Amino acid sequence: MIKVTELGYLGFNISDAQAWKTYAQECVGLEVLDEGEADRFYLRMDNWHHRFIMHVGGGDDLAYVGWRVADGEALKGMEKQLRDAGVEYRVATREEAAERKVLGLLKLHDPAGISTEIFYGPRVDEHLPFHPGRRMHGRFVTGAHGVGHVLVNCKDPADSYRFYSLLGLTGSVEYHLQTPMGVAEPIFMHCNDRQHSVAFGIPGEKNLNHLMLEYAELDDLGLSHDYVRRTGIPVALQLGKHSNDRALTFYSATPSGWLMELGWGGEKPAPQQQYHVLDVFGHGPEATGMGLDVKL
Ligand code: MBD
Ligand code: FE
Repeated sequence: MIKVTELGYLGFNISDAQAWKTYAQECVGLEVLDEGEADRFYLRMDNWHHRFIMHVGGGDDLAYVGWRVADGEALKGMEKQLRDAGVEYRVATREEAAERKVLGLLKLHDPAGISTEIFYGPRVDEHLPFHPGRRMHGRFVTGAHGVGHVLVNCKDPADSYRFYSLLGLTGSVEYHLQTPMGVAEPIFMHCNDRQHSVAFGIPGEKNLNHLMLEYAELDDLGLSHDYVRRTGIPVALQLGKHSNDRALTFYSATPSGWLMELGWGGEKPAPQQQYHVLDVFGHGPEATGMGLDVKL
């Protein structure tokens, strides 16, 4: 079976380019790469040409998710896997691959309608070392761990589970959580040593509930947290430690309204499935109505 190896890149539709550039650099520490294209700019978190493509023009939601496979042979294998399972996909043109700055990709949709791309061969700019947008003590945890994780919308958890399993991710329900609408049973799935690269099962309107990025150094999480508090960015869940990946994180608003989960200290997936009903500590609720009114 062919398996995706990492959450490789993400595309976003945004309305306020300037707010995003300031936020990405000053709060998060991402590098802004503007190549003079009127409709987009890029955000970097390591030596890849980009990890995020920011499409300016509204929408303020996740536009597409890029999952990496090892090479061109793996992409052919993935095609066969999708075909045998009856999942619709399309092989992207050379122009479309060039637009993403990868050697090749497939385009398809997850069961909730989220645009999904499976690619190989990203452009890695070793000649252009990552230059953080603000002072950083360390770097982002990427490499074999990929970008981070996304909590995406889903219509039917069983359908989404089947789809992401077909891509080679594994996981299970890892929490039974109290929400105003009753108990939620979110599913967390991994494809490498990052405890999860995708999660779903918390109801919402947008494609994206939150994006999680991980710092290698605790002090960088502290700098982001100070910035959020100093500038009054709404915090949905205060600092706390998750039971599944043991990461210390907090959730605050991005200029697009969806949440950014910034964190440190994530651990590997557990070797066997288990579930939790509460986090280790913290994650107290603060600003409500941001899509994450859960009792962690
Ligand atoms: C996570 O990263 C998360 O977002 C939730 C809701 C629970 C556990 C880990
Ligand atoms: Fe998360």
